[in-house]
Amino acid sequence: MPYVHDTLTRLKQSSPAQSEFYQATEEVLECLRPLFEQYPHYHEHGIIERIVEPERQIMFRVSWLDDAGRVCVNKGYRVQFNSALGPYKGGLRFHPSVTSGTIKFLGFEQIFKNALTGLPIGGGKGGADFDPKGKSDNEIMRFCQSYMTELHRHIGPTRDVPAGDIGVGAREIGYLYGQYKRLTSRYEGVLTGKGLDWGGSLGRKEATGYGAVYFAQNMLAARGDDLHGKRCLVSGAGNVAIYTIEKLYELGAHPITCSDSGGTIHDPDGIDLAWLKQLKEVRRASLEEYPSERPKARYVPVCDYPHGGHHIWQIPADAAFPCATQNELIDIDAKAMLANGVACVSEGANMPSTKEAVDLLLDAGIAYGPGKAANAGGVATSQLEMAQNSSMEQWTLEQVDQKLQQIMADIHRQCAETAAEFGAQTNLVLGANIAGFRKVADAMIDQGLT
Ligand code: NDP
Ligand code: 2IT
Repeated sequence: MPYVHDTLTRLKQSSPAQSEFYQATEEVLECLRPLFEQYPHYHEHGIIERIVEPERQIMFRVSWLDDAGRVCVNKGYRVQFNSALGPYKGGLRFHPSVTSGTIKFLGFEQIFKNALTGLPIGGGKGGADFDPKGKSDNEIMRFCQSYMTELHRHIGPTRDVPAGDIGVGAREIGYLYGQYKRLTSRYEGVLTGKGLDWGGSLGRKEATGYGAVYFAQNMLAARGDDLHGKRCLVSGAGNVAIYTIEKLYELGAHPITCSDSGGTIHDPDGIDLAWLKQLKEVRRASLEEYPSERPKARYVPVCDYPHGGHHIWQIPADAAFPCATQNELIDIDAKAMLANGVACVSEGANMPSTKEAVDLLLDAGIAYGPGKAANAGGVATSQLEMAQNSSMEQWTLEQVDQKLQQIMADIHRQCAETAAEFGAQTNLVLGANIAGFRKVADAMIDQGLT
């Protein structure tokens, strides 16, 4: 279809060197072909030329002093991608690999993910090429204060509401919130993922991981199966991975791996969750230190794996939850997983599988939940935090979790029904992209040319 092809070609010319952004846009636009064939008015309204272009991109210098008194400078970003459905909403990522292309890919995915939640939130994302590793608390605080000193003029509770992502957790949200308050004299729900004593929601910390497991439950239930007794591969060892592992245990599954940028732990007896929380949430240390008293556990450093791909996906299991980062699961990983019997993949991370890997998983017909559907529980619960802030209420954990379960079930239903509507049955990638896009596009048409 020339409309999709020409838009993608122009995008590569006008936004050079943003490979992750092209990957995300190509996946979505390719899935939309059957929609455009049936409904030509999206073309007439120029929706895809508009939707791939952020409404606003803010790039700024972040200068700060390290503990030795040296001047450090990083690049800060906030991409306000699409506000058709509500205020911009999406996390902040602090990682040395961050570029404007990374933030654009994440912001683009966020538009459709947020639409799938059914809640009034538009899509945005931000971050910096700052590396939190090895930094003291004071250095993190000074960086966050400097970052917010610029960001505060662009955000607000009905305008743009950032949250966490890689490298941004409760500690960073605290420093960012303190600086926002100091600059504006306003105590309001401008960030989510806040501490429970100062405006946070119960269940937000757990929501992305729990949501990814609820999504897997829904996919399996549609096939007459469940998670009980299933051996599960979980990658990552951060916020999303930890609470994926926690919920898997609660549902009687058996999470046997986790990983960080240094290597993989494989513990056939099940990952020691209490130890993992202490290591990553309190000590912020490496997985290398996995306890020696776990007799069957093995640590495999990343550099020791010679075959390309990632060691974690070569381990025999029944289900997989990629919860670390983009493109962490490539074609040879997908082949190994399928050969080893993995029949369910639910993505806690954003775009963790390459296009080639996604195609293999879809062709195999296994239960495959793409990130923009499976990890939407985090941002959905962020919106529940916004609702509690604006009504000055605090809901119980049970209330929040109940809503989260309902939202994940609704997202699964929408994706499955939309896939069926377009004759693609079990293809939840197509279902998620069309269902999310349609809501945003229809709102854009209603709101006129902007
Ligand atoms: P954290 O920073 O808490 O944890 C990230 C984990 O992934 C760490 O174990 C980290 O290892 C590993 N990791 C990160 N980058 C790389 C890399 N380039 N190579 C290898 N390992 C890497 O982040 P989150 O758990 O919050 O986020 C994980 C994923 O989930 C991301 O894709 C994020 O966008 C997505 N997500 C997060 C949501 C949230 O609510 N937090 C919501 C929806 C999606 P190390 O510490 O060694 O770097
Ligand atoms: O990718 C994501 O959805 C997030 N990092 C969470 C965003 C949010 O606003 O809670």
